[in-house]
Amino acid sequence: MRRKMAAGNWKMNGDSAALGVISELATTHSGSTDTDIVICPPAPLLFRASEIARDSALTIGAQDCHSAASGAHTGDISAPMIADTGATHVIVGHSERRDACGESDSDVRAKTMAAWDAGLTAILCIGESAADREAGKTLDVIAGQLKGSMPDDATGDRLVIAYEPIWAIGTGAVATTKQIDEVHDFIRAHLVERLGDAAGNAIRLLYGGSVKPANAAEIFKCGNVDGALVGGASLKAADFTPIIRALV
Ligand code: G2H
Repeated sequence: MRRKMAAGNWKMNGDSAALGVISELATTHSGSTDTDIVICPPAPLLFRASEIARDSALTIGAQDCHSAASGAHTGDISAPMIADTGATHVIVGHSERRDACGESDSDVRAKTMAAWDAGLTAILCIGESAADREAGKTLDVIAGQLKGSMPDDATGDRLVIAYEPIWAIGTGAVATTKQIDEVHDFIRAHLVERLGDAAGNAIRLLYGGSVKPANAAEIFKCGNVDGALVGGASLKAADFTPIIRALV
C-alpha cells in the first residue's frame, strides 16, 4: 500500500512572511500520519522552513538542484546543499525548467541521481504539451521522458513521479479523470515492466496541473493517483489543507 503524498510547489512565490503558511500547516496537520506533506518553497527559505517543519508531519523540498555536488555554477544550488538545510525532497524536471532553462531528459536524469547521492527523494516531473496531445503523441512523449530521465535503479523510497500535462499547469484547465487514468495507468505499467513488480508498484504517482480544493477529491479517485503536486493552491494553508484532507 503506497502512502499518499501532497506536495506544494511554491515556484518563485513567497518571501519570509510566507513562512507563516508553513507554521500554520505544521500546526494543522501535527497529527497526520497517513499522508506525506511536502512543501517546496523558494531556495532562500529552505533553512528556516526546515526548522519550522522539524518535529511536525511536514517535510521540506527544493524546486531544483544542479547535477554536480559543487563547483563553478553561478546561481545554482546542489543536492548536498539542499540536504544540509534539512530538506528531504527535491523536484526535478519541472516543465517550467525544461522549457525556460532548456533542461533535457539526460539533464533531469543526472539531477535525479545527484539527489539520490545526497540522500534526497526526487519528485520527477513529466508531461506532454498541448501540441503533443493534439497530435496523439501523449503516451509516446511520456514513455520517452521516462526512458530518458528516470534512472534504472529507481525505488519507491527515493523516487516519486509527478505527471503534469503542460497545458493544465496554472491554466485552470484540468485533465479529465479519463485522461489522468490513461496516463497514470500507462506510467505504472512502464514502471512494473522496467523495474519489476516490487519497485514498479512502490513508486508513487502524483498528478499536477491546476489541482484545487474543488477538484482534488475527484482526481484522487483515479486508481493510480497517489497524491498531487500543487502549485497555486499550495500557497495558502486554507487552500492546501482541503486538498491534503481529500487524500485520506
Ligand atoms: C504544476 C503545478 C505545480 P499549478 O506546475 O507543479 O502548478 O497547480 O499552479 O498548476
